[in-house]
Amino acid sequence: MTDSRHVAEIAGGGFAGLTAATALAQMGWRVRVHEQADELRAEGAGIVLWNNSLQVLDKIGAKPDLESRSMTPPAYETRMNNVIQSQETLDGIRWRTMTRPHLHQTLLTAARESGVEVIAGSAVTKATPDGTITLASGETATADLVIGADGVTSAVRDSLSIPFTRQRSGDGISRFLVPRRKAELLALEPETEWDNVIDFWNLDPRVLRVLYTPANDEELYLALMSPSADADGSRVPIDLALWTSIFPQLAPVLEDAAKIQGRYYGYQTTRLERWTEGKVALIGDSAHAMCPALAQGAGTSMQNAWTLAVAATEALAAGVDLPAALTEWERLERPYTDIAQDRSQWYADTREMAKGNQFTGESVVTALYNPTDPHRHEVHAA
Ligand code: 3HM
Repeated sequence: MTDSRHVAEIAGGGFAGLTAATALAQMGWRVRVHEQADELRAEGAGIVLWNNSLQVLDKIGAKPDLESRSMTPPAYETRMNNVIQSQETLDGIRWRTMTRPHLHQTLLTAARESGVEVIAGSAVTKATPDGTITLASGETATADLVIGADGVTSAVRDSLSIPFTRQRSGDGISRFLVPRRKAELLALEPETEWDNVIDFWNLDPRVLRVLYTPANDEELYLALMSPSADADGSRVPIDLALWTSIFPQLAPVLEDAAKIQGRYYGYQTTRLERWTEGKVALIGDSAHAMCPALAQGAGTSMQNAWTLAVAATEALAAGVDLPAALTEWERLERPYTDIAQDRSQWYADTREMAKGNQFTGESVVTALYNPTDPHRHEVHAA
């Protein structure tokens, strides 16, 4: 028996690669995902997802799994020197917090249940526009569609020599998953709603910020921001005395964070001249790594994974040339990612988020986007 399915080879088993793989498999493709790491797991701590990616998770059937261990906090609170600037309830904006391992496990389960072959310890070292990939083992394979979802250091992107720029900013964060310790926090600050996301800013006399994000009933995601020029502020494991001196009400959870090695990441934005080359498309951090201010790195990755799967499937069904269809996909979809990248870089450069009341205008365009609505571009085209 011959297998008449279209073939997709995907580099990268992260959020972008697994979402694209699952969507394509469910649309009838034969899909392989190559993950260079020996183990399939997520790096990092917590994450916030918005409507744009939650719509995609609905479509691939991952919602029940995802919701089993995630939450929507009652409000997104912003404080300056511990004075509340805003408590945004985000009415009408769908959002959920969770841990990165949970999101990754959810996507991995969806991929496998959809028939995707996920291969750990397999690095794609090269792709060519005709749809050929080369693996670290020396093996080659050809596909109807190749996807480079292999992260900010993408070998697929670099093997195609796609030009890009990288804009760095002076700030960065380290991230930790720790126990909630709600009772202890309440004892220190009884008036606080500790289920909220709370963005604790301090700009003066020193720039230090703790983004406090409950991820579920048991786990808390802490993101600690400081300028990279501040050696003590950006040190990992964290300088517990420094952080608790500025944020004494967070002492119980900072103590847990201090026990973790952690890693400090400098903020940066990577912009590519183009996301596609022939039968190869790039999604996720390989194509559009961004600053985390809007929490849209993974969200845009999953959104682009879905729309790419739909565009490629429709093109092949209609007998349309795939490279042309991929170019058109980028033209239609890229503006929603560009706006998130630009806005996140602007927040990183200006620290305007410290003022609160941030969920309006351009800052929510991508969050509100529904990449699964087939009519989403008609308004703009008309
Ligand atoms: C969720 C989230 N939001 C904002 C930042 C930031 O501005 O560093 C990081 C995050 O993980």
